[in-house]
Amino acid sequence: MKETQYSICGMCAVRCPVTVHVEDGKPVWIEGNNNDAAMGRSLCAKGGASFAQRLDKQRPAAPLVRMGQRGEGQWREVSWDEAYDYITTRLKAVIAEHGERSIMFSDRGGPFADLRKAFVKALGSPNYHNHDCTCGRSVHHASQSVYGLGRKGFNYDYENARHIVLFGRNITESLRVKEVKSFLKGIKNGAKVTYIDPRASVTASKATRFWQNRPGTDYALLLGIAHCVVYNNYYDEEFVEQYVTGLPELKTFLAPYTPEWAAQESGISAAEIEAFCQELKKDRPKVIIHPGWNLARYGDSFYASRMIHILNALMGSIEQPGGLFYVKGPKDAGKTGLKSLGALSPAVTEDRADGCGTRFPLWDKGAGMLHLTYEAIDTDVPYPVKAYFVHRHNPFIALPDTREQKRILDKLDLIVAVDINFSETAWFADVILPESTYLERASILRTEKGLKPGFGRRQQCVQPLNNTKAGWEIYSDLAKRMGKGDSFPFESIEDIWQYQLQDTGLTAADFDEKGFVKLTDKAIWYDRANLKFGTDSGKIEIINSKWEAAGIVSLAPYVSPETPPAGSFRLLAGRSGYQAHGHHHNNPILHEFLDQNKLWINTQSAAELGIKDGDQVRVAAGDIEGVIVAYVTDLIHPEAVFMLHGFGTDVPAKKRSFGKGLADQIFMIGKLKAWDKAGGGVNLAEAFVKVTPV
Ligand SMILES: Nc1nc2c(c(=O)[nH]1)N[C@H]1C(S)=C(S)[C@@H](COP(=O)(O)OP(=O)(O)OC[C@H]3O[C@@H](n4cnc5c(=O)[nH]c(N)nc54)[C@H](O)[C@@H]3O)O[C@H]1N2
Ligand SMILES: Nc1nc2c(c(=O)[nH]1)N[C@H]1C(S)=C(S)[C@@H](COP(=O)(O)OP(=O)(O)OC[C@H]3O[C@@H](n4cnc5c(=O)[nH]c(N)nc54)[C@H](O)[C@@H]3O)O[C@H]1N2
Ligand code: SF4
Ligand SMILES: [Mo]
Repeated sequence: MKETQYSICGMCAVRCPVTVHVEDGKPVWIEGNNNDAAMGRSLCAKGGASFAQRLDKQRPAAPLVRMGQRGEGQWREVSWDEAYDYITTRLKAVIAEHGERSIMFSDRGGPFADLRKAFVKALGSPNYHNHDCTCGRSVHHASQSVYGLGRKGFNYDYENARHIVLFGRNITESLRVKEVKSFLKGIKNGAKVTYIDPRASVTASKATRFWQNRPGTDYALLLGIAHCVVYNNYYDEEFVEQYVTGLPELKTFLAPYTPEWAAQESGISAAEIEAFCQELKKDRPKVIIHPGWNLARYGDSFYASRMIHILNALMGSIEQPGGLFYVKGPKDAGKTGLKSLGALSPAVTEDRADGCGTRFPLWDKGAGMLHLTYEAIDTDVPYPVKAYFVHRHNPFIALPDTREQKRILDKLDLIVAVDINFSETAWFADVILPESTYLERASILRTEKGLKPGFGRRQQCVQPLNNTKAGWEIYSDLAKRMGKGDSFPFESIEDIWQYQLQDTGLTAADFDEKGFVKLTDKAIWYDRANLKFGTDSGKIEIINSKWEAAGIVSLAPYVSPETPPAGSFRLLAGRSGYQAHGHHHNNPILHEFLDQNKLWINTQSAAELGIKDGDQVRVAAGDIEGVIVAYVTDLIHPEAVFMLHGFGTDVPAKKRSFGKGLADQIFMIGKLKAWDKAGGGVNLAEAFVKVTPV
């Protein structure tokens, strides 16, 4: 029998809508969900390897309980009942001794996270975290401090832009299918692209202008650009007059930061900066300056990203075709949203262990700051944290300094990993609960925000091959066993969908035709004559007094990044189109495409060290070292070396990828404590390594 199923790809956190063709219970073809015009039939390489992920035999195939020491890799296969008993017995003991707040959860966020948040809330703990302290947290807080709206509150109309400016946003490799398509259409439609990166990525090859700046100097470059724009009146005076406060203060602040000054810091000449600003003047308001992701990995990311948001406002490119637009939700379409599963549990009033909302009053409590909860585990301050659920998240790869993380996490009484793979963190856990792969499970409904808001559904396409369960089932089961059945009164995914849809006037059957439901046919744009921003004043605030009162100044002086000592380099990392972080290196197909990373090193720097292209080189930081193949090239700045992230696994069960390539995070010694004091994000690009020939 032939069936067509609509699902939502789970091969990376982008979660594109997909169509899956199934014959006699077997998945035979997968492509983008063509009902969604922006998606078409397109899929990326990772999405194309979905079936291989399911078939991979080097994954946990049943619940596992640890034998021996943590991380030793000795497992006992158990039934789900036994695994649940193991967990709930220990969880109850932790609660009896330290209270509900001593439970923590970390998660790869995203549109299905409502389920996991509801689980943590049902247990009575405030300590839910997502991954974002290592991703866009500083950019998120920067956006909030300028517009009163988080980083995901905006999207970008690349297709109609005249100029797209990307500060290290490697949009063609670190990709989202719809976004990269829109970007390529923008280029086809004549958009200029200015790409700024110490490394020439694939996106650089699409750019009209590529600036290879000194790593960590984007804030200087942005100050020089802002100076040029403000002092030459290149900005949109009408928009600024109506919506932006604080321009006089900005002008005074920018006085010393001339393009000539910026050139010395960044290595980009004043003449080039000026030519670029003149183009911006002509191209605005159809200008997109992406607020960055990799910008969120330096000590001054918050300020660099703030300056980008300020520049977008100066361009008048907010809520503007060809510029940035607000993503609209059900309310904007005059509709009611999905009911949150968390509404079934009482509010949790305890303070968070990481200080979000208390010690750090303006940082979002929603995502938390995992690295600061690690401090609580280590020190018992503000209170002991003793049990850890880690779901679709791999902190041993995602956070710096794996060795230090192991020391800290070993203080926990219970670690439960819910994963589909033997992640490095799962390997260290006490229990692994194997989730069914995304094709083998349904998920809760998601809200899809955008110009045309709607809801989307992931259907179960095929039966699980192994003794695995869907996340909704795992957390419902566990909640019931913890005496929290009232918070999870569901027996099936259909029960959950019905609960979520109760106020929307829709039923699950409405998703059958396309896999999603749109709440409007027409794109929703706000009236540009009457915009209202989420700040206290309702304006775009260059000086935000609320953040200033919390000790976070709005305009911070520039501090030059430290120069690495001779023979050492700033360690940069990033992604390829074939991998998502650390989790596809063992995928039977994706492993064939790319089985190890190399160390990009500048031609001149390599010559000085006697290193030739293809040589084995030693990378070291403190007492940690490893060997990797050198890629000698002019495409990387002389102060930095670069490697693709996520390689070099130390989990022997992943036989294809075990020991291949090098892991970058292990070299970030002590960097768990290095984070942006204004934005909160972890500084993943502030470690140095020594490179020597082997
Ligand atoms: N050094 C360094 N560190 C980084 C980065 C870097 O470039 N360099 N990048 C940072 C960024 S931007 C981010 S977002 C984070 C990402 O960090 P993570 O969120 O940890 O990364 P992922 O690899 O997306 O996913 C984590 C886990 O999800 C599991 N998984 C995959 N599919 C499923 C599923 O269907 N169900 C379940 N239960 N589990 C599943 C994978 O096996 C993997 O173990 O890393 C950050 N850390
Ligand atoms: N294929 C694939 N796509 C993905 C992901 C994935 O894992 N795989 N992950 C998704 C996630 S979670 C995220 S957050 C995004 C990340 O999206 P990006 O932030 O665009 O991706 P990265 O590859 O981490 O980094 C991009 C570039 O930043 C550069 N960079 C380093 N230092 C500096 C600097 O000082 N200044 C500037 N201007 N550039 C610098 C690096 O050289 C690198 O080329 O990608 C998403 N898309
Ligand atoms: S970007 Fe690729 S891997 Fe990620 S969800 Fe989309 S198709 Fe899947
Ligand atoms: Mo990310």
